[in-house]
Amino acid sequence: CAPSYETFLTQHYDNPKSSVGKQYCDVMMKRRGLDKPACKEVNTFIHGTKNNIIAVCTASGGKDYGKGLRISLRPFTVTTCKHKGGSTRPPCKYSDNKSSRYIVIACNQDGKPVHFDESL
Ligand code: DGP
Ligand code: DGP
Repeated sequence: CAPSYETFLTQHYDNPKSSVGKQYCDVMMKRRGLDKPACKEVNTFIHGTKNNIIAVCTASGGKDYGKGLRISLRPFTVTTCKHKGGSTRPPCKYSDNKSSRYIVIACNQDGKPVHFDESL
């Protein structure tokens, strides 16, 4: 795929965290289309401003992490959704884990995030 900033936002940006009830991941993975054609195994939503996430692509908010990746200088509040197993076809069931973590992303030549790699 040719990863785009818009796709990154769809998959990984949710600020402020949406109030969708107890099953945040189940609702959000469906709402963002990550349940098709199969349940995406792992996906992280970042509860930070677009400006602060974009800044990770610059020296003010991030630094080089090798392999074309950048790591944030400050932690973000994130929710990581993990597919619970069983069927990989919708309806998808996820576990939720909300935490404060440094995000590792890839940026395009315009300085916009296009890929979420991991968080630590
Ligand atoms: P852990 O939470 O430490 O069990 O790691 C889960 C793995 O999934 C880790 O390698 C990072 C990766 N991961 C987490 N969120 C995303 C995501 O949104 N996209 C991708 N491609 N990988 C992710
Ligand atoms: P992800 O953030 O991993 O859930 O996927 C978003 C997009 O990034 C998707 O189009 C696939 C693409 N992608 C997967 N791995 C990489 C990578 O290592 N670098 C870049 N630039 N894009 C990747």
